Amino acid sequence: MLGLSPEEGAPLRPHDDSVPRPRGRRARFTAAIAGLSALALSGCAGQASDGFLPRGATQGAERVTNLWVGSWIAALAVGVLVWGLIIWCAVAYRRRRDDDGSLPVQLRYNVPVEILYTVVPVLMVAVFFYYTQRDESALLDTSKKPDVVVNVIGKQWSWDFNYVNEQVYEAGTHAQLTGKPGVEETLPTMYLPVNKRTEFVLTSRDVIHSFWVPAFLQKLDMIPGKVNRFQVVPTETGTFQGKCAELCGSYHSQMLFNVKVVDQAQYEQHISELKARGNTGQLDNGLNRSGIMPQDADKLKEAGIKQ
Ligand SMILES: [Cu+2]
Repeated sequence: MLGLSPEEGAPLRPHDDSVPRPRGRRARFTAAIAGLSALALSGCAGQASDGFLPRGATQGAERVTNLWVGSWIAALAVGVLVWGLIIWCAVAYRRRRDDDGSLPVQLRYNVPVEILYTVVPVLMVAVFFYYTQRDESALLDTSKKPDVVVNVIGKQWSWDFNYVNEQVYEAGTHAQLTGKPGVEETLPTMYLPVNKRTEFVLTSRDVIHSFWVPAFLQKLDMIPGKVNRFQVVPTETGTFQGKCAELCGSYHSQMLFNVKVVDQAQYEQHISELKARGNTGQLDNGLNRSGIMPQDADKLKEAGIKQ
């Protein structure tokens, strides 16, 4: 099959197909596997089509879901092939009752097989790389002009939000997990208008944090001294959970926030409420423990953010 010469790859032992096998057992086994698979797949058909991800609430979410599901399909196809070959080898070449105990033909190498298992994985990695790179650059593209710019500042262990165009801010304090209901209402809450392009400009006051809204299917690190950006267009109204996704110290698990995606009128009303509370201007990035790196300072200036 792979051009094995007799010295390189003589069959280890001949098959003995003259002994008929009991068919009933095999049929029962096949039926059991089919039954179990049907049971496993029918219970989760809806979620399985999303690769068990939360349903995405932004324009880019579909891209993430497709990449994720496609990668799993490719990985499972390879897995099924490899598991199949392993099981086939173990079954077809198992020790039999009439074996005389002598070793099969010993092989040192097999060039065609070695080339195959070097080239195929390299090709597989190249395909994964191509799709990942294509989607990553689309998701991190910030060339379009945003309608809303929010400078999100991560700090041990909460969040500050500067609404840059509106010149208002909200300062958060870390969640007090009391074990009683109602904690979510006490969390800092970022408001975003639905179907409008929002740019997040991420900075950190102290250590590395990661800005994560699971329903957006995207997260990005907040690195001291660096400015990271990405844009989303939320397509669904509602309240979504946000959290820090980078272990950042004792109360990392309490570094929580809410995102409320609302219509334009509610968004403007929230901005007026912040103004009425006296939260005007911006919380200063100059208070960060390490200053913004010179090569990233332009990104803040461009977005009109205080540093
Ligand atoms: Cu954190």
